[in-house]
Amino acid sequence: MVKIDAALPFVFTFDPATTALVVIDMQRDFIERGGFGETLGNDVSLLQGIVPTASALLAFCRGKGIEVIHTRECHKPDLSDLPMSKRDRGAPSLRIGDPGPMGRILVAGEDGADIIPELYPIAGELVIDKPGKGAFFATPLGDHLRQRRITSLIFAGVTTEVCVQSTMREANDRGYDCLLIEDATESYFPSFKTATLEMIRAQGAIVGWTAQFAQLEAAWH
Ligand code: C5J
Repeated sequence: MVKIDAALPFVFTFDPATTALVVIDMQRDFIERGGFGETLGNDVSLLQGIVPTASALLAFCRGKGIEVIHTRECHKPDLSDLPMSKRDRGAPSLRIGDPGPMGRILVAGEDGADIIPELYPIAGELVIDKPGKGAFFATPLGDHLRQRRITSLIFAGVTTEVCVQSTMREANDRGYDCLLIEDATESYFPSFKTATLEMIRAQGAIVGWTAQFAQLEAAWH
């Protein structure tokens, strides 16, 4: 068992044999210039700041031999899994499905919907395409984790308060112990990240735990 004494709000214990790393939506559309995130008016350099730590976490977990799962928020090319309420919300310069600088925005198979090169999946790692913010909705993730007898999940990715938090909440409701790596997740809004970390650990880890990557690394020899 691995024990992270420095985790918040209290010690986080997990068995590597039944633990998976879930890397949420580290996609070019959210992180690179010209993608969907930027068309919504966001400063993508904030998200770019976590790439070195997220990539070190990924390499570390691969080295430990634990299951690694990546998610991508994207839609089928015919947009049959895109609710109009999601497509039409707000006034972005480009909508999901529109042609953008990296292909059609958030459409599976397009360059922008793919994972950034620094965190690219390797053979054997599951990649889940999800139409929603949470990774359990309309995907095979739940069945996959059950078949692998996974009980604990380590999370990284973007954005902290949207797809990461939604997925952690879904996982928590399904009985998984969830740890979010603080310096491997980011938001376009720093105050939202801070608030989300607090919400997760409030009331005795109501959603889960948080720790820094160095604290995970120090605890797991
Ligand atoms: C958003 C995400 N923020 N991956 N997606 O729309 O968090």
